[in-house]
Amino acid sequence: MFELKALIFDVDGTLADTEKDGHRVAFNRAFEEANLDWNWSVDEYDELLSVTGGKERIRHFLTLRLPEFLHEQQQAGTLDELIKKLHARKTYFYTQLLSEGAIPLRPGVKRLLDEARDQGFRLAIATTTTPANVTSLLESTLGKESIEWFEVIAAGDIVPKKKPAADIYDYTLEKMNLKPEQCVAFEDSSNGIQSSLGANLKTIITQNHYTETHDFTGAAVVLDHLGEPDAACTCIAGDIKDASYVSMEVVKQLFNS
Ligand code: XBP
Ligand code: MG
Repeated sequence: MFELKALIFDVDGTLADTEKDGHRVAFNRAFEEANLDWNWSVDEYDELLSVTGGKERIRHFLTLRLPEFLHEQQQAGTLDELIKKLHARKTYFYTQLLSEGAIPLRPGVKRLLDEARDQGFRLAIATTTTPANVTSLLESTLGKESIEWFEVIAAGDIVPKKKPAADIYDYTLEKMNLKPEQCVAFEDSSNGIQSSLGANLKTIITQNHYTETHDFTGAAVVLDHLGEPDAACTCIAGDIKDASYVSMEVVKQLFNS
């Protein structure tokens, strides 16, 4: 019988609702600055989110919407450089937005992190986003010192295959020297849960606007958010007994079930 030792968190959509008003806006600013008339609407971004990773998402957009432009850039040997430059500017605009306090944490996130730390649980992050984006989010919402709360921050291009591949979780577990049976993952999307389940991790889902239609088969529980003592969460699949929010007690119950 394994004991719960650590919580591993996804970032975008799980710690905070960063996609619609953060990443999407930053991509559009980078396109505008480069005099490209590309503008990703809320609905179009929904489709583009099927591909994780910002650079990969730009390439996916070009494949779907501008195949001729993509072909020309490929022929000229300039495609990779263009995507790299756009993405670097996108990261700049995104971290700027976060430093202005544009994106708060989702309900219950800070409370659960505090509770986990108080009880001596180990914490880590496993995300496909760029490392600078993670530190910016943590700094702007929890303060500079919160970066130290996470023993491992596994992010971006650190592994060759991004989610839905299990690589980022496998990497995190290896760095922490833990087995999947000793951890719980927190995710918000179908790519995320495929990755965490691929690493054999019990997974708690908090869905959001972009992921409420996703398939979460295999999740320990699917919730609208983690909840707060004065703001109950709703269970979409599975249950948290008579609790109205996710405390460490609930996490342990789900871990043992
Ligand atoms: C979310 C992603 C990321 C962000 C953009 O991953 O797919 O690609 O949308 O970030 P997760 P970058 O939910 O695993 O955190 O542009 O830095 O890739
Ligand atoms: Mg996510």
